[in-house]
Amino acid sequence: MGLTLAQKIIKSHLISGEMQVGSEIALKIDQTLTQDATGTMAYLEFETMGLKRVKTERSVAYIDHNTLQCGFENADDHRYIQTVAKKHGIYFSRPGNGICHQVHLERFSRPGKTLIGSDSHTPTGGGIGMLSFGAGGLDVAVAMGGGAYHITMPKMYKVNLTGKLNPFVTAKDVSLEILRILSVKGGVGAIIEWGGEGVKTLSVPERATITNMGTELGATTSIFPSDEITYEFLKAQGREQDFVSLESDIDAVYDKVIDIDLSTLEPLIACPHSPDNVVKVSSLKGVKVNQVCIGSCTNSSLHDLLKVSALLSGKTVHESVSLSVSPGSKQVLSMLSSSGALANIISSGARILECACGPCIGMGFSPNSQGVSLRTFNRNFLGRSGTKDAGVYLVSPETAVAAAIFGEITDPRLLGEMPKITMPTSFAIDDSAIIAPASEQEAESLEVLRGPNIKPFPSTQPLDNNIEVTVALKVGDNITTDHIMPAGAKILPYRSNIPYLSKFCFSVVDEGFSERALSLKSSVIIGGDNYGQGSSREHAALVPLYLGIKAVVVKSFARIHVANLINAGIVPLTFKNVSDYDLISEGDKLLLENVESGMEKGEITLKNLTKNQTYSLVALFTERQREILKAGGLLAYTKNQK
Ligand code: MIC
Ligand code: SF4
Repeated sequence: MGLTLAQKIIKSHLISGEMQVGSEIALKIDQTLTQDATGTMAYLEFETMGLKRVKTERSVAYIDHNTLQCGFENADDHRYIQTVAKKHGIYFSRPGNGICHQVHLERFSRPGKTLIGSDSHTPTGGGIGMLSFGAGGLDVAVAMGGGAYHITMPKMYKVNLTGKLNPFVTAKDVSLEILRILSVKGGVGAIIEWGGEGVKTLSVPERATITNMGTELGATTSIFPSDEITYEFLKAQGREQDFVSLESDIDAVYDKVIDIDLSTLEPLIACPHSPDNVVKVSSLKGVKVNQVCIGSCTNSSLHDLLKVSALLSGKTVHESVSLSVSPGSKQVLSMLSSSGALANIISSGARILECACGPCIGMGFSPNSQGVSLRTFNRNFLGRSGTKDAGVYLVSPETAVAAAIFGEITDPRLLGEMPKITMPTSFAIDDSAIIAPASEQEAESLEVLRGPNIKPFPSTQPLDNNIEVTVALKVGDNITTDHIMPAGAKILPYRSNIPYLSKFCFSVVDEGFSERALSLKSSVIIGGDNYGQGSSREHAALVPLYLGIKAVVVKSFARIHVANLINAGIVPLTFKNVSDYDLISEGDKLLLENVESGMEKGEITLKNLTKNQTYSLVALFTERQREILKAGGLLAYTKNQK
């Protein structure tokens, strides 16, 4: 039996485990990336491991999220990351150099290699045939130290593309179409491979838009073959030596095959507040728009912004719309500028933001009250924009431009003829904003500079065998990490200050949660399906740990979040009978009985002391996960192992 493309890369990086769906495998990691909002914590964790140098082929620290400096906090964190990187063998991408995924794709990604990043959109690298995973900061720290990355061997899905996209229909519409088909849970436990003849019609940046948004499907990762189009991209980046050709075997077996004929797609739009809430743009014709944002790691490539420039040429942004454009990288911005394309964007009235995540993570540019914002981003979760009652829609750059010009949601095909975009055969290469690490010898005398905003990691304790807890919160399906630990300009600067951050835990759902959990001292969260979808932020586990959450009991979990809970020493459990979810109420006193032997058996008994009921919980863990939980989290486990 032949192998899929992902199985081939897994096989060549397998350290231990069987490549059988559902069993745990350990992978060798070639490259890591961090961004600043998760990086500070990841490097603090790396430092506690006491290693001098990273052991990966390439590790890069990006500054792209926390770039609004309204106080000392972010600037201090940038300085900490810059100094820790220089000392320990990590490349440092300076603020202004661009969004981690865009810059990594341009300058460091390599087909056939493995990458983990402390950001859920790390699968962007799949656009170039790299097996890339989003992970919690602690997992990235372990990988930097040469440790394996553990995942559950995923199922293999194939999306078979035929045909060719029509003008004004884009890679973003392909992402939205697959979200419409599969939903935000549809990729859980699977790697999505994109194949078929239609793949040849998509450039690397377009492929990267698609693998980027595979994260929104809950997929473990997504990947494209590495072919002549990949070669052209690498060559244009002056990196043709990094090319290897990669494809699945003809007789590879997939657990699911989905066919999409690109020529039948229409411009699509995801409505508030979920990326899978997808309809045709034409069906929302006439909805008034207040704000349009173009950028993010999904749609900020040179290809995207050249299209935006051509469509805006000679046009003026509608008087009721505020348009922002954030180029994905310094390379994109300087090429837009040198080609003259930036001038069209500026003269249309757009507001040019720096090359960073910006509005995508609520770092400025929040919409007005009850505003309608069309964004070329990948997430439109409630409150993420910074304005809770705003309606955020996800669209392609073409649909974004149409709304910016007409002031209302408009099918972009009404813009007339699509201008022909010619991509340069070579990109402007200037890595001066990427600072190389010091040599081992120089590093000895380098000091790591820490600001006063860095507070200690929450304390952990070995797991108790019987745990009495109170239900501090009961939530429904599809709770995102943006619900658990919101981001945005006011909160993000405190990512290395867990006590302060904790005040905002679940604040979009229940403002009293944080105080209540803290006073309960030992509590549990009850949730529905796909709990913890969205970002990789380990803060969505570390903050609950600080607040005394001992376990999270839900119908099902999202992949990265469940790993982060285990790493933090919080026990993640699922209902054996999902209907038991309905029987539990907030405030109930519960007892998790004989946790240790339960974890051995794969089943734990949960007694509801308030209602005098008993439920069965699934507690399926590998031996490694059990040991981590027993020790009180991955840091304690790693220390015990020394
Ligand atoms: C996001 O898009 O939600 C983020 C902000 O990039 C996160 C990381 C974080 O919370 O710092 C992600 O996707 O992992
Ligand atoms: Fe940044 Fe947005 Fe991409 Fe997250 S999704 S990495 S916040 S641009």
